[in-house]
Amino acid sequence: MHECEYSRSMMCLSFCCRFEKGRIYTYIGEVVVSVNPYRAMNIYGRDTIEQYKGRELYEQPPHLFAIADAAYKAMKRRNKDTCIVISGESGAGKTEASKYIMQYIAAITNPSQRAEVERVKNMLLKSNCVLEAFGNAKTNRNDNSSRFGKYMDINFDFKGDPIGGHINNYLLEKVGGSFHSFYQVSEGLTAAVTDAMKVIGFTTEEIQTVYKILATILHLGNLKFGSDGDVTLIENSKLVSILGDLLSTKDENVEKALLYRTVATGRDVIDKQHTHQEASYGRDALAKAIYERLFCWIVGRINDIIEVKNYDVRVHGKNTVIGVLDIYGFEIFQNNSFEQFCINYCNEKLQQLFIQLVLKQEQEEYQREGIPWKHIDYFNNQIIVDLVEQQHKGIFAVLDEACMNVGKVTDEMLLQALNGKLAKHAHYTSRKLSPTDKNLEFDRDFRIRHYAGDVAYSVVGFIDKNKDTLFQDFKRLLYNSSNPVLKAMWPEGKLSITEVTKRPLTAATLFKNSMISLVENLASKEPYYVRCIKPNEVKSPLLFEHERCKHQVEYLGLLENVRVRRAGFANRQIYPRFLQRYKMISEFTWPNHDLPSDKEAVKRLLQGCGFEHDVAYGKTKVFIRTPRTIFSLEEQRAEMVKRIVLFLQKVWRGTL
Ligand code: AD9
Ligand code: MG
Repeated sequence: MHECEYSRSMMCLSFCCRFEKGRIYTYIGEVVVSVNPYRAMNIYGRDTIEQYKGRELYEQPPHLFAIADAAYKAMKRRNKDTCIVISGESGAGKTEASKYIMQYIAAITNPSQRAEVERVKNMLLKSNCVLEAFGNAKTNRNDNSSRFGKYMDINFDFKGDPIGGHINNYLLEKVGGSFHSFYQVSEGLTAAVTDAMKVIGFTTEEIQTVYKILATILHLGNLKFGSDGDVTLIENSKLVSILGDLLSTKDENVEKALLYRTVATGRDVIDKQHTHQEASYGRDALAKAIYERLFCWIVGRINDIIEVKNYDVRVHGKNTVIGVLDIYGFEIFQNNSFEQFCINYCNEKLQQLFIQLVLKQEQEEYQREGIPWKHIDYFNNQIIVDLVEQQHKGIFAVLDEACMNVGKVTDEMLLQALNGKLAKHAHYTSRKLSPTDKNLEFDRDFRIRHYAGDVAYSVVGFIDKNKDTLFQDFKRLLYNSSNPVLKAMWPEGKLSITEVTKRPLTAATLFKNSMISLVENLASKEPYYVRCIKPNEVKSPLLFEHERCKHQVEYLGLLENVRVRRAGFANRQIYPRFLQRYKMISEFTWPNHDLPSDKEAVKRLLQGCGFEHDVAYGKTKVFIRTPRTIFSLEEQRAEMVKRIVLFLQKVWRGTL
């Protein structure tokens, strides 16, 4: 077996042993690996929170709370913006992890119970519930699958208490998304979500509009078109008046927008009848677009309400941030389309960031501290990131070019163009380029060799999805609604057909830009990582599938991660802090030392304990290679504390 394969196998075995004992968290340096337990664990309660609050990473068994605490401490003590990046495939436990992190932060802050801070905390937690209702859906991989990417900033004041937040949402995958909100509306509005919306500050009118929009989408799903000769008709025309009511507009406007589009031919403006196919396409595009717009509007409203207001840096000191990223994991479905392509590109970007930051940070620290550093080999996925996003040559660029074309460009023509541009790329292939490849079943597929594995994408629908166009007639219809909330969601409906000249940015370009700025934002913060592993496909608390896990270990880069950490050091602490904690275990340092510096004292202490071989001394910090050394120091310390307590008790009782 290849050496890496073997090491990954061993790593999985250790995750498996821990999983079976209910130890779902493991550290690799400061990265926490989490295996989805698929059962309720009694490890998130008040006592556990108290156990982790303010402690150092290695003092307690591995836990999500320890990472949350580390990010919080770095933010509070060092005034640093930090972020927690949670990754892993669908159903691996990212969203649950992000919620526990938020709950932990809410629990450890605001000791003085300031009312305003409590209000903000409540809103941040409630906003999760609303976003899940509208952005999560049951899929065959996860009953509560997030169909959008979420990055949430929590802002803190100089005391370290939350004072507000901001949410960025990324690409809502609408295809096949039977969002929870639809079940809630058809079951007659569950109190949960409506209450949460009220608490956050949505008005009654806004909440009503939200439900009207959901009802509109459900009715659009039932709308059928027929034909009378060349003329396209609506078969169930009763629905038109229901839609008119829901959208607060005249029935005839609804009918017209569904059956005609206004086109400008030179100076003339004419109404052109849709074919049956165009009408169906328009209806589906409308349903998707209003849902997406609704979702973005909800995020925008939440942001209006939770964002920091009236914060004066001169009065209150620096406002620091912890960002939490819970984004869709790498996806390989039976049939992969534009959405999976975007999602997997996003994962490539985050992987690239992980590689850079984990290495960069280590390197910089060793350099700063004067510790020699040996380069570790790892697969750099920049080549795949470039394959997708490079200007002029990348897949997005070729796709955009095809969409710009005035003539009719088909998905097949797009595939030809991709084949032409990328024939020689090591990570790209297609049936045309590799006709004997058995894993490429269809002519319409192209395949990318991703960091996480090979994925064949069907090019069908790429052009339409990238253009993401909604007939201007629909936009006008919604803008002209007499419902002000709905009207406000569609400002571009104001433009008449002759004014609509600027081509909107394509879905790919928008997504690419949002990913680039997300990565820039994360890179500017001190990152903490949670890598989630899904132990099986059947949501079982008992089953640990070795091969599945090995694959995840591979694409999450966990082995490389361990190697970097191994070549480096698991733990590092500034000298005075180290001494403060462990000085009691050495006669040279307890109760005080008379050595020229703390650094010298730490050296004496570690020599005395026989750990000299496992440490390096930097300018300001001691570096400890293996966690075992830390555990041993902790044990010795605990033993000493026990002895000191016994001694003091005897002194106190006068029995010494
Ligand atoms: V997706 O990319 O959004 O489809 P996630 O977010 O990675 O996916 P999620 O957090 O939704 O997965 O977890 C899936 C399910 O696993 C949850 O609904 C829980 O039933 C289960 N889960 C995950 N983490 C835990 C946990 N720490 N304790 C108990 C868990 N159950
Ligand atoms: Mg999720």
